[in-house]
Amino acid sequence: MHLRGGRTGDHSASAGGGSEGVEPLLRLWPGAPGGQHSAPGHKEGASGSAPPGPVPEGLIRVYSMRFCPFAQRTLLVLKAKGIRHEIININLKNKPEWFFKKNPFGLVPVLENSQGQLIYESPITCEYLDEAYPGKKLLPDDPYEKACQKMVFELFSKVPSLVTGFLRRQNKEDGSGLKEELRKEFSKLEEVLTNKKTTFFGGNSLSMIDYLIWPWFERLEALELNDCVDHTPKLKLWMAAMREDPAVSALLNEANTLRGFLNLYLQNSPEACDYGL
Ligand SMILES: N[C@@H](CCC(=O)N[C@@H](CS)C(=O)NCC(=O)O)C(=O)O
Repeated sequence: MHLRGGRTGDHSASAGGGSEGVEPLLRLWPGAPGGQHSAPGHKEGASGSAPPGPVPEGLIRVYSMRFCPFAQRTLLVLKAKGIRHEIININLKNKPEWFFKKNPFGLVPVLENSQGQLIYESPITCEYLDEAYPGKKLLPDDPYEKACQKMVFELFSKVPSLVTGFLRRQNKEDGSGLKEELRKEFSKLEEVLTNKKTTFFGGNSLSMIDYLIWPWFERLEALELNDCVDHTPKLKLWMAAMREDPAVSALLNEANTLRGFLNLYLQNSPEACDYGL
């Protein structure tokens, strides 16, 4: 969590009026200024497409990619807090030139509000949403509890690159070393749950840290890495409890869908981000 240096300042500002249970407007980006609301068959924003117009008042926009675990963090927080938002999906294998004006790194997720303010880096987007919008607070106010969430985030920090390393193995090269490293990282998280004696990483109810790390656990099945949690029973129970959460279940990607996307993505196919559309 780049909750590093995170402010504990007041939460009075509402950047756009959250409202519980409002469905997102899904704006895929076929190139038309002003965008287009969800419709099957629309492909994602790609090179050559026109830049999107301003974000309508009362909404926040997220530049995303349907299968990105980092963007999933932001979407989970938007969903959990019931924040009205629209989504513009970016074709990451063929990025539109204007996207670099939204984030100089050219990575999703990025948030844009109706004042034209841009926020990138997934943990920063999540913390911003939690502070700027009313509704359920996902980060604790207590400085020690907040520090604990940041420490768990650091304990988790090697997992994304290990999962990517496993994914990118050349031609089924032996992945047992990477799996062993992953098990070691999972043991550290198991120890947290054992010491805390709680179901979730922030206590007995789900909070920010759970959402921040969940997307990689969702992907274990698709990557045939589920056996890496065999020796961490509390982590396994946590995974089962996570699936019961309304935001998590609403944004769940099926293993087969993830596999279909990953097959194309690893071949650098420009069609990868459109998988299933
Ligand atoms: N540190 C960034 C990582 C985001 C990231 O790597 N997103 C990937 C998609 S999953 C991306 O945009 N990739 C595009 C690229 O590498 O060019 C964050 O936490 O937001």
